[in-house]
Amino acid sequence: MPPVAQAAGLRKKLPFYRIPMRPTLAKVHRDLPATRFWSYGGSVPGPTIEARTGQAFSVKWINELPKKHFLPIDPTIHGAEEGVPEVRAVVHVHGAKVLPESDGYPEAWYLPVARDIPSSFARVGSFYDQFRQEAYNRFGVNWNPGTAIFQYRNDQRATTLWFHSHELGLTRLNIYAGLSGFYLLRGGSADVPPGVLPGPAPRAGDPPGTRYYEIPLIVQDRALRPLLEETHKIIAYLLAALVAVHVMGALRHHFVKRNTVLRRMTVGIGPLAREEGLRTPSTTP
Ligand SMILES: [Cu+2]
Repeated sequence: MPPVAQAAGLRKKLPFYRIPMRPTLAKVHRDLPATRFWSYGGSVPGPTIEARTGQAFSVKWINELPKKHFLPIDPTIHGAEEGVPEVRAVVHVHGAKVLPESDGYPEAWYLPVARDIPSSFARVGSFYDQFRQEAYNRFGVNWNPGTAIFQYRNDQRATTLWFHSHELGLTRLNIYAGLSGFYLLRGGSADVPPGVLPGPAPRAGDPPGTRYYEIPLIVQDRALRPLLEETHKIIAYLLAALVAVHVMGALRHHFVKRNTVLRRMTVGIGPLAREEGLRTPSTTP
């Protein structure tokens, strides 16, 4: 269960989050060794951001990724040509209503802070400086090198959103590497009325064994490399599909068949290919 993002404090009277992007190891299945990922705050998926309609906050997205990518970069893709740095990062909240400086434009990427970046490398994308200035003019915030501070006003309907890596030419690779997470916007007239969902949704610091009534579930397929080297690619895909089926089956067994607790399952799908279909069992209340 991904943790819920916790505000680091208040800044200009608004909650303020700090979320670093950094490498991590995470287990995707009990019977598999830990897998290398790039993560938000060490968690894959990233920590769930819980927002409430009408309540603004800001997030400082910090690029702490290493110098080299651990996945192969395709230099034929626009924006990822030879000579462009590999660890560009910028974060976009998919579907969020924000002003341009906080939208995570694909060209507004920035490198991590490092002394040994070749002088021929750009350290930021072509839109970074403009948005950095706009953020300062609008909100009085300073983006330090290797960071961007985005403002989320949350003046929109309750809905399920997600945040993800958004660099020109690298988006798919960085999401594949692990850089995505839920952004759940709750409250207001578009949300279910109080009491319809019995709660709780997952919270950071929940004691082990907490019985949940809402589970955020991201479905993404992954081909795991050692398997690829030893066997045929198709087996890796089959395994990924089996893991997904296993997770869905376990959830169904624990919650639906027992007719007990699961009332809402929030599903985001980030597939490698677009062919997959997803059918959910209808749940009994
Ligand atoms: Cu998106």
